[in-house]
Amino acid sequence: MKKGALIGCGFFAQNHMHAWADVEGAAITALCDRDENRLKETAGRFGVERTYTDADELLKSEELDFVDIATTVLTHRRLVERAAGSNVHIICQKPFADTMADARAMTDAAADAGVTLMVHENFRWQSAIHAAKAELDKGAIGTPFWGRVSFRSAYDVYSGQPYLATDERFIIQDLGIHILDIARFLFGDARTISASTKRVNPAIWAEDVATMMLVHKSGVTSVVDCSYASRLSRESFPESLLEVDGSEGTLRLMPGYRLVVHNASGTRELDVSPPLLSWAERPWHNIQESVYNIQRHFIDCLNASGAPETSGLDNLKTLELVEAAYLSAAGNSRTIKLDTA
Ligand code: NAD
Ligand code: 89Y
Repeated sequence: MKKGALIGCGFFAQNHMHAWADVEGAAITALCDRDENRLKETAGRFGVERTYTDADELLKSEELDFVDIATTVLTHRRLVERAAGSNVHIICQKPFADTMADARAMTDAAADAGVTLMVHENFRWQSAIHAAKAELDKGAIGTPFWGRVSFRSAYDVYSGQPYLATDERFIIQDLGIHILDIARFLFGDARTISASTKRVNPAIWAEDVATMMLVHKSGVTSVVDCSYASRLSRESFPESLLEVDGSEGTLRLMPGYRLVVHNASGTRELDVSPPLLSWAERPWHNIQESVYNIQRHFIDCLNASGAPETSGLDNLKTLELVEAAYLSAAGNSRTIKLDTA
């Protein structure tokens, strides 16, 4: 049994706790939050007796295999460095870091300590995205040459996550990061990116619309577009939609989790709806299922001594896309060549 502690008992961490209860071979034995009320509420809800308001105290007092960090971005570097210094494996929520320098410092700290560091980059773990990837991998549409990964909504994310309305950066760093990661998952790493952003909602501080174009090393050109200002006749939050054109056909992941694959043999329409886990609530259930999937993957990796798919090192490439997208948007949508290209 791998023993873990959750640091940060806020809005999203409740999903982590529900998922941990379902992951075989892992148990959360201690909790930490500097807000005593949130700590107490979460401890009561999940029956965890050992609680701390200070992460240093937690790391000093508990015998742990891993920590699951679900605080917000500005606290990540200190917590990751402290956890690595205590020789425990680490999961860290996205966005992993606010700067590439912080991100590299964290991957270095984990490598020096010889601990596993995984970023909780869960969107690629949604079952609908995995089903689409399986079709591409088996060659259902031949060789992909063009793609679109799209997330457009007007869902009120601000009431559950008020910091999204006031942070200096919004949609690329918060949501686009996932959508860019899906583009990497499907089409591989990118050589260049260009972006344009806009703030439509006057009640928030930063951009709520972003349109990005990536040229991937695989030869695919993709469009990654995100909006929290799109009032659609059918609200599909939080579905990521896909369009992929290949040499032998096309693939579409449409609202309502309908996967349509068309090629010379005909058209297949598959229902790739995520399962509704016992603790999940619509419309969040596809994200909630992906939380379970990624946490299970982390424990599988610890048991097999393997690197997680979205390791800290892997996530540097997603973060690089985020940074380059902001740079491009601030520079009249100029094309940015990626360092790792
Ligand atoms: P939140 O503000 O509700 O919760 C964060 C909690 O961390 C708070 O209770 C706070 O008191 C605690 N905290 C902060 N610093 C701490 C420290 N140094 N020690 C102990 N506790 C500390 O935030 P949230 O909405 O739950 O978001 C948390 C993270 O989850 C964010 O990075 C967000 O982007 C991410 N998130 C991810 C997904 C996803 O699908 N992967 C979805 C939503 C949110
Ligand atoms: O914080 C975001 C995330 O990671 O997924 C959706 C979200 O909760 C709001 O954009």
